[in-house]
Amino acid sequence: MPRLPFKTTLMTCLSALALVHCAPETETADPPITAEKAAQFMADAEQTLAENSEFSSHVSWVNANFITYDTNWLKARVGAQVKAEAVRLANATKQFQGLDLPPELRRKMDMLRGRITIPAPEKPGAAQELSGITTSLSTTYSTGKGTYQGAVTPGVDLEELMATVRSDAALKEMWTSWREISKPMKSEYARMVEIANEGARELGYGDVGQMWRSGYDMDPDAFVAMVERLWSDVAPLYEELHCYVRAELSGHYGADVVPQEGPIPAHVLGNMWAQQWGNIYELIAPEEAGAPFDGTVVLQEAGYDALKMVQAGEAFFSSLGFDPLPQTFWERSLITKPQDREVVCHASAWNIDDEDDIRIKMCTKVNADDFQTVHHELGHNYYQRAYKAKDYLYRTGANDGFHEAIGDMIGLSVTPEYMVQIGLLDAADVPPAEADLGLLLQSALDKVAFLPFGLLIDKWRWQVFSGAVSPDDYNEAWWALRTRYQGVVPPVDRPGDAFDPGAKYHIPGNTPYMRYFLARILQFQFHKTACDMVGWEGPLHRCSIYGSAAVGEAFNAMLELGASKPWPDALEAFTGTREMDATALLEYYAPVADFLNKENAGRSCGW
Ligand code: X8Z
Ligand code: ZN
Repeated sequence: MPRLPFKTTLMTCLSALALVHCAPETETADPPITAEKAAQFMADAEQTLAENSEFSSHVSWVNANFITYDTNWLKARVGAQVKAEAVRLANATKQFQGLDLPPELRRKMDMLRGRITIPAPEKPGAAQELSGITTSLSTTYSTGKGTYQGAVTPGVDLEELMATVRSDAALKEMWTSWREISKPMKSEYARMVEIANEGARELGYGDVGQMWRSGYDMDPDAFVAMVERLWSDVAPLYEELHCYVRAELSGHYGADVVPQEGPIPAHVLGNMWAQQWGNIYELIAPEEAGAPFDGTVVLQEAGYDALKMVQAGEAFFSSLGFDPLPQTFWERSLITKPQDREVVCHASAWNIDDEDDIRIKMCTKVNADDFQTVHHELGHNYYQRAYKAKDYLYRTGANDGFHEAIGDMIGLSVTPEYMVQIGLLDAADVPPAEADLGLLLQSALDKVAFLPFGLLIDKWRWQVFSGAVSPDDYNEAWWALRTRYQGVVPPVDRPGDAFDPGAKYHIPGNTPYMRYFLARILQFQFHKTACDMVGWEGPLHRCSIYGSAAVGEAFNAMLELGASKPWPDALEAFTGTREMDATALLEYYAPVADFLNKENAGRSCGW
């Protein structure tokens, strides 16, 4: 008797529930599950995901560029469809568990199962509810406003003001008013956690946090251990920086605003989230460091606008031998904030069709922070283009930390000497060697101060997803981590209904954050390797790889791998090592560490 086709056999059992119990109609009804079938399943799945991704990217792009009731509706609807399909395919990988598959196919199965950031369970309606919530959370964030001197002010403007305003009262007002936007998010967020955890468990993970930690080609517990090792290597440097900054800020603001001991209030660090502190350099600059080098002034005096900033970023990549950005990049990107509509201002880089339709979306301001961000975003785009020929599941970073580190690594080469090379700065204005300490300290305020912030965001989410922290304790747990790792506290008592995590883009946006911690470590490994390649012998922070085709070629060899190999292979291809480690970062900042140790002698550090 001929074998019945699989589908016909299944059709005889009417409900999914009955399916489990009903006997096959014929002895041969269950077709054998073979490695060939698994390979075909994977090829089909990749094709489906690629098509869905292109479709939903266009819809998401329109939504992020024109936030309205209707584009939210479309985004939620398409998001639900695409999520439901991704979940169906992810769950379908279970039929191949236990089958002896070629290692590459097994790895792809794991990727297919584990790559949904916020998974839904398969039960009807779950993907719709989840997609409705995530769309609503994002919109609440992106259309949120705070106040400055009583005037209603969009988030992107508050961000800029937090960098330059020095009045304790005005900073407190902006800081506090911005955190009003997230109060209404809390119940939706809690519901999202509930549904997504159900989805993760259906897929075989303990919870969403464990699912996220499983995306690193290693055991999730080993990943946690690696992160802890990296943090313990850099924490002493952070503590010294904290100690010095606290003392200087206390001198500036007075001990009633910034006490000489204990944590620092979070509103005086030059950033809405106290995540990077470079903007307060002038308040803490040591006298012997000379006049501060102000990248914002350099850009503004050279007459740069947002477009010119992006063109300069492109020119850097071109100097390494990368092809110019396609014409469509310039036609389709959003580079400045439109005045007539709501958009998602938080910077992002997109590849709409997984081929050449790359774009950025940024409400760019002409300042040094955004010049770095331009390079950061372009790094995403060049990476996306480098791996476009790979299979769908491999069209992503070796791990997500790599993706965040590419543009940052280029940004480390935006030195004063480089600025002279591109005509942005006069040679006479290059800070002399005596100014090295100042330059480096300024850089440490951004890069080193970020480390505990980069670490704690997902420590909080891991606790939330695991249930260790329940909705009633969301805010307390958030501040416990902010205090423990960063040594910062809220400048005012937080009300019982506050949901301060929601006032940071990546929480309502559901972007995993450990990637940025990893990127802060990796970018220095990349930079050191590249500087060795060009034969650089001076201090690492003065090294620029601008114009090195040799570095470009070696770098591209890593980029074009995408995720086709486990990340240690990709790391080894460029740096020769298989470990992420903080040695290069510590070497880069060694002179700052010496300075801080001397300055802090006699101070009681810590909090
Ligand atoms: O979100 C970003 C990028 C987009 S991937 C602008 N970053 C983190 C943040 O802003 O919090 C870059 C540095 C950290
Ligand atoms: Zn990024």
